[in-house]
Amino acid sequence: MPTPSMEDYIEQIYILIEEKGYARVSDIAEALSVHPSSVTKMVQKLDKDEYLVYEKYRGFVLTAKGKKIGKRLVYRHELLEQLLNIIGVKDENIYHDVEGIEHHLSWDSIDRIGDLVQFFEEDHTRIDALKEIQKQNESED
Ligand SMILES: [Mn+2]
Repeated sequence: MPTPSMEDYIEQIYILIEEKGYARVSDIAEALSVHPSSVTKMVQKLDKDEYLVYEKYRGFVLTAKGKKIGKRLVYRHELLEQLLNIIGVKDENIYHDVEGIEHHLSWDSIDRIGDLVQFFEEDHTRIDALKEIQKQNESED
């Protein structure tokens, strides 16, 4: 299992490859706000653990294993953003909060959150009912 830090790298590399077709050390460093030397170090570890390989001219390429986990990590991030959005968390807090919690939930919890998001999405009166409760709670503060 990748560590939280490895997960951040795999997630960002997956996104960069999806968007640009390749991931360079400088792009990864910028996306994660870290020093390029940290990227080089981590990429060596990810290579050793078979999440990616370095290919001359193409840069880093995710292996099948790296792609599979990368896809799940991106799904997890997006799902948690969706959840926080549905429950009324302010936009400015969403990204940072998701970055803080995403590595600390089991896939069991992620799947149950998937059910919950579906529960709200299938019937928006459920979101309205939640907003009603929030309104009541705010007026009690
Ligand atoms: Mn993330």
